[in-house]
Amino acid sequence: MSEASAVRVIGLWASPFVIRVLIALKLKGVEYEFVEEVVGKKSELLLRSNPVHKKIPVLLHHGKPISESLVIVQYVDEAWSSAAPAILPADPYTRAIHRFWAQYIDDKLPPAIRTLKGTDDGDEEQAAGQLSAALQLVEAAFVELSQGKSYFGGDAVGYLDIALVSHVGWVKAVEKIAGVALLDEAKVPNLAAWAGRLCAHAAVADAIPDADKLVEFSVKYGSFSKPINSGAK
Ligand SMILES: N[C@@H](CCC(=O)N[C@@H](CS)C(=O)NCC(=O)O)C(=O)O
Repeated sequence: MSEASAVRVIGLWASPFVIRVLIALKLKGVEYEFVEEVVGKKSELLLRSNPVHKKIPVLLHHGKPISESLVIVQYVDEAWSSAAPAILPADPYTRAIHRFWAQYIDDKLPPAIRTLKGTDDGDEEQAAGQLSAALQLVEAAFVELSQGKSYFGGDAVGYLDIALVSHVGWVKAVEKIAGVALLDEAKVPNLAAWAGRLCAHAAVADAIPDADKLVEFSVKYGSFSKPINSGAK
C-alpha cells in the first residue's frame, strides 16, 4: 500500500475542522490522499466511517477511521510521534491547559460564526459581541501561555495554534459578511500578529482558505452544515 493511500482524509476545503487535520499531517510530513465530500450529499464512505456523527473530518489510517478533529490531531501526534515536532505540549499540566482552551474555542467560535454568516438564526450584534469577547479571552491566554514567543506553546506551532488558526479564515469571512472587526489589531493585537505569522507558516499557508473564497462559498451554499445535513443519512 502506498504511503498516500495509507492515510486518507475525508473532508471539504472550507471546513475549519478539516483544516486542522491537514495542518497536523503537514507538520508531521505525512503524505495523505484528500477525499473531497460533495456539498449536500454525504458519501457512503463518510457515513460508513463516521456513523455516529456523520461529520467531516474523518482520518482513515490503513482503512481504520478516526473522527472528531481534535481527537484526530492528537492521534496524528501520537501515531507519528517520532516525526518532529511534537504537536501536544510535553508537560501534562500545560497539555491540559491547551486542551481546555481548544475546547473553549470550539464551544464559542463556531456558534457565533454560524449566526454571523446567517447559517443559524440569532442576533448578529450579540454574536459579534460574544465572538469578540471570546477572542479577547483567548488573547489573554495567548499572552500568558506563549511567554513572549511566537506560538501558544512557544517557538513551534502546536495543538492550540492548530485549534484556533483553523477558524481564522471564517472569522475573516464573517468580518466581511457582517461588516464587523473581530481579529483586529486594535482589539486583539497579539492574536492579530499571531494570525499573520501563522497564516504565513509553511504548514499552514495553503490550508487556510482565502476569506473572499469563503464569502463566495457562504453565498453559494448558505451553509455547508445544512446542505450536508440534507443529504442521505
Ligand atoms: N466536533 C466536530 C465538528 C465537525 C463538523 O461540524 N463538521 C461539519 C463541517 S465543518 C459537518 O460535517 N457538518 C455536517 C453535519 O453537521 O451534518 C469536529 O471537531 O470534527
